[in-house]
Amino acid sequence: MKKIILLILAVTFFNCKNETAKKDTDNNLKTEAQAFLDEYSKTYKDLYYASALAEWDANTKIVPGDTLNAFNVQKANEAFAKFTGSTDVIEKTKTFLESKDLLDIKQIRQLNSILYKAANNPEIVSDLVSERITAENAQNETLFGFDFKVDGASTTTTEIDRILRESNNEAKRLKVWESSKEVGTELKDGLENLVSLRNKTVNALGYDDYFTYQVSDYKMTREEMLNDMDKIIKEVWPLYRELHTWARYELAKKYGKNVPDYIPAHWLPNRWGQDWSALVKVEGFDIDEALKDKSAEWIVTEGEEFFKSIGFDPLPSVFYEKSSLYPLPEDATYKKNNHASAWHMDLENDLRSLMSVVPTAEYYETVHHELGHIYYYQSYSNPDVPLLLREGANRGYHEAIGSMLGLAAMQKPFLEGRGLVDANIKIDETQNLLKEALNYVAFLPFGAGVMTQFENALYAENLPKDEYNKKWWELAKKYQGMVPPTERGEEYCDAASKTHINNDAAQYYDYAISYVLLFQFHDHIAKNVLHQDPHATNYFGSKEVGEFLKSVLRTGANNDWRALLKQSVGSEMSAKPMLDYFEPLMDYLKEENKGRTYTLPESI
Ligand code: X8Z
Ligand code: ZN
Repeated sequence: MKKIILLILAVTFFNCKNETAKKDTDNNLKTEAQAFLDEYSKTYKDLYYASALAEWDANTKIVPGDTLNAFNVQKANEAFAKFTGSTDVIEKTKTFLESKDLLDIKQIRQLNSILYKAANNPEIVSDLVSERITAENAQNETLFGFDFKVDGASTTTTEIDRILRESNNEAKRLKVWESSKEVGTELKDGLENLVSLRNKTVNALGYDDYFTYQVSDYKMTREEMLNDMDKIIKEVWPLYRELHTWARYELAKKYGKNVPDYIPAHWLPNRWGQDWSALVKVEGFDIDEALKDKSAEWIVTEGEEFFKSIGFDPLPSVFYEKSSLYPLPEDATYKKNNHASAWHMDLENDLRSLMSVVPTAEYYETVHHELGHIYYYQSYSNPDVPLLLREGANRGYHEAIGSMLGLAAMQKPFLEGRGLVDANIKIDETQNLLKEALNYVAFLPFGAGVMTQFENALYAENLPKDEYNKKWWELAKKYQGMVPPTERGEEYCDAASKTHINNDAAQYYDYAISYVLLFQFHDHIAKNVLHQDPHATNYFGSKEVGEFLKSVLRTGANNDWRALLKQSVGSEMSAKPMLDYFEPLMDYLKEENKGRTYTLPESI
């Protein structure tokens, strides 16, 4: 017996010694990995900031014939690419990941993020990367430096959008719609070149194509993403089909025409037919009207007030000092990027937004959208989130937050509280729900269908350049039930008139995901935080809403996005809350559409 005990003691001692040695190696590896991550992050931050500063200048001041911006962007982005795509960095990262069982999850996430970033800029194809940087900047300059013309006179996209929203004059609408597409023609060759360069750069590290690469950020395959997008479209299709039928008849009445089978694109109040909400005016609840005598500045501060009211910090002074928030004066000698965006310049507190705010309902929503990004940046810029994980839980989350607050800030109790609508007026709730559906539901066949399928065809299916326009309009007909006003041959490239096709490539499904997520978050907040009807909430001033949001935002990408969703709203990604929200509309639309001919198939 004694002998056995001695033996056990000896074995235990031996094991302990082994354990201690093993723990030492584990700790050494962790320490080594941490040193590597710290070092990488330091350099990454500097190069990221330099790149953001150069890009900022290139997007806010586009001067014809200027070469300085292009030179600075090239230099800064090449330096950033050289570092992030360096073979040495890739090798070291892979070696650490081979022993990932010995590292902590935060380290693993950072290492994966390093590899993901590297795949966009591999040193082994550095010439291609440099070529791509040049091509990307040139494409942006063409897009945003473009001189839109109507009847030979220069105009702006702000003005084109206004006419498409407001005008009943079909001939005028056609003119501005056609003008808005002219830029695509100029961008077609550049797009073909970019598709090839983007694919080749990510091929070098083993991605099949650029679409697959971008989707992998969600830890999903291309097929999984396409399936998810199909599923979303299928789910909203019955409602979309009712909206489509309703819109065909309403628009034909408005323009005094026969009811068309498919909607001519210039009849819709948006250049791409992605937002139809301007088709409905709700009596006593006209936000465009309510904002008419407000200034653009007022809208921005009002957005900030909302975030502050739920417990977020004021915007840092740099936001107001450095942002480019308003349209340029008419006599400006330069142009700027006219698509709204939010920038996390230094991954710390240099937060800026690029917008062209005008006092309209659409921009009121966009201001909330962009501030959603800004406050997401601010929330995860804390010591618990390492620099490399200062991103959304996924890209769709990032898009969802501000869009959700935009939705909330347009609900009646909220606007009443802010003095923007009369509390005593009873509004037609169904018309208001219809208006909301024309925004959020009408968007999905465009976002999850047309844009996603088009970019999948571009990047993963080798769509030839002489079929770009044919494909684009085939998809628009199938998913949106929309057709071009006149034949649009291959001399055009109507897809390229959309910003994201050029400079946010293969990521548009982000917005479809964001719309699904935002209804999940909103449903949860309305029911479980505010205890209010999701159709009539008032988030303003609710610190509980702020706390809930912060719990989602503050970990950035240091989480598993699916787990975070489950934890915060209690379910997996699902369109059900969105469908529930719009459910009361189905009966109304079916009644309105009684006796009308449906031209979209019952299911897609
Ligand atoms: O591009 C955007 C944002 C970018 S931060 C303004 N959105 C999509 C679009 O305009 O096409 C928001 C909704 C859809
Ligand atoms: Zn956004």
